[in-house]
Amino acid sequence: MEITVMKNIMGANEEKASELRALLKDKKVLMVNLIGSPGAGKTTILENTIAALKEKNYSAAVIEGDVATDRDAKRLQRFDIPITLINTDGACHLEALSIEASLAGLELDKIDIVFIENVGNLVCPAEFDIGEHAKIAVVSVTEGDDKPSKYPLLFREAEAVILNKTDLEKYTNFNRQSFMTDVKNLNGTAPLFEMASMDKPNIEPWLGWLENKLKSVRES
Ligand SMILES: Nc1nc2c(ncn2[C@@H]2O[C@H](COP(=O)(O)OP(=O)(O)OP(=O)(O)O)[C@@H](O)[C@H]2O)c(=O)[nH]1
Ligand SMILES: [Mg+2]
Ligand SMILES: [Zn+2]
Repeated sequence: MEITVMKNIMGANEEKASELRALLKDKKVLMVNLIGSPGAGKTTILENTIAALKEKNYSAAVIEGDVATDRDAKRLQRFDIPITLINTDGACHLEALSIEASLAGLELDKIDIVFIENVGNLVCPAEFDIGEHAKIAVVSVTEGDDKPSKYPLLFREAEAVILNKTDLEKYTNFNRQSFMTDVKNLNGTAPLFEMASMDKPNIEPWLGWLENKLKSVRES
């Protein structure tokens, strides 16, 4: 009985996600979904990314998913871009229905890329299609090199992986070889972008990937 209910919920979510992707295709807007543990650096990466995209004259918007508070949304306010905050009130992931409501509040004709910062969580956000074109796995060296093998779904689903906080690697026992091998075994195609987001963001390869992805959405 319970299993049937769960299937229906997932089915409704997937249907809604497909509708959202059709809307985005029509509007020629790229939407990416950043997923990672609390504190991995998702908001910091967004700050760097949005600043760099502004310089290239792209217009971005952000949908901020947080269990509570508007702290991350406030951090992004200085960029003067549209920001929608979803406080999930305890829920540990975002679903397509709340993304639909957020997109409805955006002037999509004026936007190139919508970034979603999912709720800090390595597990269930990976299970939900929320209409995005790509899930991005964000992981930092301080979390340990074993995270891909312990939380495989996100790394299988991800179209790109960001390894953040590489500036702190020397203070940890992070085994880069083991991390790389595990990621490759789970996902042979996702590129890996290394960042030290506080001082050397190394944002260009990631920006290049976003630009290519936007191009493919525009041409689809
Ligand atoms: N040393 C170092 N610190 C970083 C780096 N990236 C982020 N931080 C710090 O790590 C902390 C968490 O970063 P956030 O960007 O808030 O992380 P988040 O993933 O958005 O966290 P939640 O929204 O709570 O899930 C902050 O104090 C950042 O300043 C990095 O590359 N190196
Ligand atoms: Mg954040
Ligand atoms: Zn959840």
